Amino acid sequence: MSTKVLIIGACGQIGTELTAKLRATYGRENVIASDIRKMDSTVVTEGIFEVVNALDYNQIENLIEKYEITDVYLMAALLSATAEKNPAFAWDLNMNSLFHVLNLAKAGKIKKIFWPSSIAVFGPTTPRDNTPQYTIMEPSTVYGISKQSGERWCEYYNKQYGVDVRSIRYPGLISWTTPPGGGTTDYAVDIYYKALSDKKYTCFLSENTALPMMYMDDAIKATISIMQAPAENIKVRSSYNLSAISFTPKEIAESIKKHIPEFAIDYAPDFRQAIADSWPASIDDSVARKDWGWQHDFDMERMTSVMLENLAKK
Ligand code: AKB
Repeated sequence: MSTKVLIIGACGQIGTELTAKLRATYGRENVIASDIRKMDSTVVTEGIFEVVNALDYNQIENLIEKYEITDVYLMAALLSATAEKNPAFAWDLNMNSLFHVLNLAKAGKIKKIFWPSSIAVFGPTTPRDNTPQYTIMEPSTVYGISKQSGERWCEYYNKQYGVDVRSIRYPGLISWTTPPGGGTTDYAVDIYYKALSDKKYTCFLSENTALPMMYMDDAIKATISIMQAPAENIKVRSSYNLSAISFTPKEIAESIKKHIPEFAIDYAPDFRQAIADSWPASIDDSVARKDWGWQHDFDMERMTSVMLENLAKK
C-alpha cells in the first residue's frame, strides 16, 4: 500500500515546510494539507487542502476515509508562551487532538502517526546541560505538562494496542519561510527580521540564556527520517531527544554582527524568561543518533548566513 499523508496544522511554522518536503517525497496528490482555516500560503495553493478542526474526531475520520490516509502528522498545538495565557484551551487542544489520532490508529484506520514533543517536557529539576534521554521530568509550564502527558499516552498506546506512533522532542526551531507563533524560543527568529529591518533588537530573554535550537531543514529531515525508519529501530515510543546547536541571545547577536556590523541588541526579559530558565541549555541526543541514524547539518554560522540571505530577498 502506498503512503498517503494527512498533515493537521499544515499552515504553521513547521507544517508549511513539512508539507512541501512530504509532497516532494511522496507526490503532490498523496499529501493532504489541513488546518483550522485557509491561510494565504503555499500549502493551500500548491496541493490538496482541507479545512479541519483538530478537536473534531469526525472531521478527521472523514478525511482519512475520503483520501485513504495511511500516515498522520499532527502538528496543531498551542506553544509555551500562548499556553500560559490560556491553560484550559491549551490542554484541550494539545491532548484531545492527540487522543483523536491515537484512537483512529487503534481502530485500524491509519498506520502511522507523527506527533511532536518538545524540550518543554523537562523542568527546573532536570539536569540542564547535556540533558539525557531518560532523566527527571517535572515540567512547570502548561505546554510542557501537555507534552509530557502526551508522551506517556503515546508509549501506552504503542505498548497496549500496537499503535505505531513516533515522536521527537523539538528544540527551538529557526526558519525564514513561515514565522513561529507563541513560543519561548521565537526570539531566535524575530532577531533576524529585526536585524535586517531596524539594525537593532530588544530580546525578551536575558543575554546568557542558553537554549537548544535547530535550523528548520534539520528538523524536517529528522521528522521524515524517523517516520521512514523501520519500526523495529524505533525503540523509544515516548519521544526522542533531538539536538543540533545551543546558543544564547548574546551569541546569536555576535553571529549576526559578522554580517551586519552595526547591529545592536538590548535585553528586556519578560514572563518568558522563567519558562526558558526551566528548560535545558543543551540536549544529549545520542539515543536518536544510535537508533535511527539522526545527524544534523546546520551549525549557527551556516544558519545565520542562510537566514539573512533569504530574509533579505523576501
Ligand atoms: C516553544 O518555545 O514553545 C517551542 C518549543 C521549544 O517547543 N518552540
